[in-house]
Amino acid sequence: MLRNACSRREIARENGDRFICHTRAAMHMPYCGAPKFPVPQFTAPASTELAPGGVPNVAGGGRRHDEMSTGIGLSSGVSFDGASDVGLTVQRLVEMASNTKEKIYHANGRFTRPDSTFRNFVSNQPGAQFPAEAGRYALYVSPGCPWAHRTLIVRLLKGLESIIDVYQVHMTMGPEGWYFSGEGDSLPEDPLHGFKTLRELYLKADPNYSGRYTVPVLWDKKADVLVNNESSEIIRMFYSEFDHLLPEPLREVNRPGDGLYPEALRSEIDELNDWVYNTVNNGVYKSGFAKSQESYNENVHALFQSLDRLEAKLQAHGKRFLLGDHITEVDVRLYTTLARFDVAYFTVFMCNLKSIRHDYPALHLWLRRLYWDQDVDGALRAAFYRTTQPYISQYALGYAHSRRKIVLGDATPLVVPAGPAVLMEPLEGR
Ligand SMILES: N[C@@H](CCC(=O)N[C@@H](CS)C(=O)NCC(=O)O)C(=O)O
Repeated sequence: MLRNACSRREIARENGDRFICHTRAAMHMPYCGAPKFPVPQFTAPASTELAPGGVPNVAGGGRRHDEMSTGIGLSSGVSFDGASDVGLTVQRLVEMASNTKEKIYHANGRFTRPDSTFRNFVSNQPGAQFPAEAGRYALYVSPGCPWAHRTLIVRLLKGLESIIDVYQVHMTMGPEGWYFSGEGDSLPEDPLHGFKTLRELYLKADPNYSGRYTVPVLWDKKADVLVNNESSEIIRMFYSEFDHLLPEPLREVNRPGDGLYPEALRSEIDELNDWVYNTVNNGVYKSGFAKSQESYNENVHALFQSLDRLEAKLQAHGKRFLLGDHITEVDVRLYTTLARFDVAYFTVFMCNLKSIRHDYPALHLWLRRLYWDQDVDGALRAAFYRTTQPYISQYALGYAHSRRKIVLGDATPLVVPAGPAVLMEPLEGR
């Protein structure tokens, strides 16, 4: 029915599990094409991350403001305080803008990642402010971003394709950050508001917002508000809050191993998340966006020590997943970094003491098993392959862009590394 209403020309792009129709999307009607992969039928949080135990940081009404924010600046997109002062020169404006950018991204040459600001939770509990309803929420993502990639993987792993919409921005950031271009898989504009940039969406959510305009964003279409922009929390909402809308086999209680964040493994998962986030997931950024040799040295060595530790862990138990025979969230969270490692972090971010493919046999096997699983009816629902393969050739481009924007400056020519020739090694033959 929906499909008939949408002509092929309206369909922006066939992308694995979904078709997005711009006309329909503008009418808040999320899907208008036959899914290529089967979708389930309805039966009717150290750092910026989650606190151990998964307790959401919702003190003070669930919102925290970015402590790094300044309230001014070109890059933050908020109007200048005092810009109308007669004596304010252009030079001063430029200084203010670059100071703001410096504060937003670096402190003493070290890359910093401020806490995410919007921290509300979707819940299946009666009376919830953000109830778990089909078709109510949309994820704004760039598929090149590893944090957004986590949410895309879990959305497919859980079979939430027809329950949560995805709105994709351009693969690389522009002068004002993420934007809609209509190129590749990007929508031409925000389907809900007609915005061209993610900045506008954040300012709609909070006109005083002065932090970074990051992806992923989980947006409530019904209330027209930003629910959450912290990937580690969005994925946890996806694990079980929508389970009542899913067929039995996709519910966490029925998943082998008790789900992605099983009770029995929670302390182990929280402990692992902490050091993997700090030294690996964010460690690659702290190396690649370092503005001093000292900061780079500190972080790059810590990164490889952690990779050695993860390699030893996999070798010791010889199991398929990091914590044994079943997939958990630590696999999802490590995967998005390792899928980018040889193709982008090794080259663009100078994380080059070793490569995954040549120096870490157990991690390399673990990575290829996740990536190459293309069985949409299997336990992994081809979630890793479907969210990586279409974009892996563009990861280096994305990071070359962001390193230029954040570290080198926009005047620096953009040069994208050519290699490696093979983006992901085959599963067999190594
Ligand atoms: N803690 C956030 C981090 C998200 C994040 O930093 N995303 C990057 C892209 S990989 C971003 O949107 N950056 C925009 C900017 O820095 O201007 C999360 O995990 O969701």
